[in-house]
Amino acid sequence: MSNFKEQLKQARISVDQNLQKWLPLPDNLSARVVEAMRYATIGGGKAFRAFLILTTAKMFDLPEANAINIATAMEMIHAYSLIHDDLPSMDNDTMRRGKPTVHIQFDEATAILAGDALLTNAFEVLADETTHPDPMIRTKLIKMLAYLAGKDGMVGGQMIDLIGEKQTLNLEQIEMLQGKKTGALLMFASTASAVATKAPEEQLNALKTYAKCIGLMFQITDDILDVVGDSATVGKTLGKDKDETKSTFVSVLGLEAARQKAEELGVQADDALSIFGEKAITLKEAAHFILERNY
Ligand code: GRG
Repeated sequence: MSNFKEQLKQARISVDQNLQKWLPLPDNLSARVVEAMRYATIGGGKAFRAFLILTTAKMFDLPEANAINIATAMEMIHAYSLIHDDLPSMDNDTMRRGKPTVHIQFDEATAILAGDALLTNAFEVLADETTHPDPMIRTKLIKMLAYLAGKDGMVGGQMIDLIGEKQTLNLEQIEMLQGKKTGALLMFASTASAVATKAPEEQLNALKTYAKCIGLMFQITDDILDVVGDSATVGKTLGKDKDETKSTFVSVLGLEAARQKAEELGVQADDALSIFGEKAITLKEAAHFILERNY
């Protein structure tokens, strides 16, 4: 297994251990919502965003004890977005990560509450003293994640995505929408460790360029998988973009040009990391993984 694949697997294991700590099953009447939160987070998905945080933590000497909480908060917000995205009022999906979506496994009201609580409790994790000894750093991380997950980031992108189901979007609009919907959380994941260690501006900017590239690449490969992927491997229903006449990179560019665009972005992501030399090798492997991914 490559270094990248091992580290991705390790990120999943480490975050799961920390989620067990932050989401213990209570012995009371609210246990059902915690069950749904655990169902949506523990052992589910690639933990790619957590991996980015833990990898950049090593690059910037952020202690793993701090980074793991940032990674856990990140995966909680990611899981919330997937639960809500799958709801009948949004994408109306029944399968995610190879198992029934949260509203199917539990019920719609519980799914909404589980998403709400994951969003809220993520900020509890970030605000905790164990996340960073400096309260100013914790506040900075909280503000950054709130901004990137909210109206100017992921939620704003999701709104434009829903509008895009009713009207055709051009390439520029699709890039803007995906930069927010998919790119914003990847921006946080790529830069949080650098922010937490007060990295020099030049290094932070390099990571921001890398994040912008991988955000778009991630979405392009998602659009490609929707057309050519294997639903058992991807773990969800595919072919939905076409059915819903959604404007996507593939619908606007076609498969080949979309692939080529992803490859060009991969080169740009690589270039952005050149100032880190050998230290950025795992991040480069991560960009390559996005290009090749089949799940
Ligand atoms: C409902 C507020 C709200 C936002 C939803 C992220 C999102 C916005 C919707 C998800 C739709 C989607 C499939 C986007 C494509 C990119 C993406 C985020 C894929 C899922 O991320 P992965 O592949 O998932 O990292 P795993 O399961 O591996 O964690």
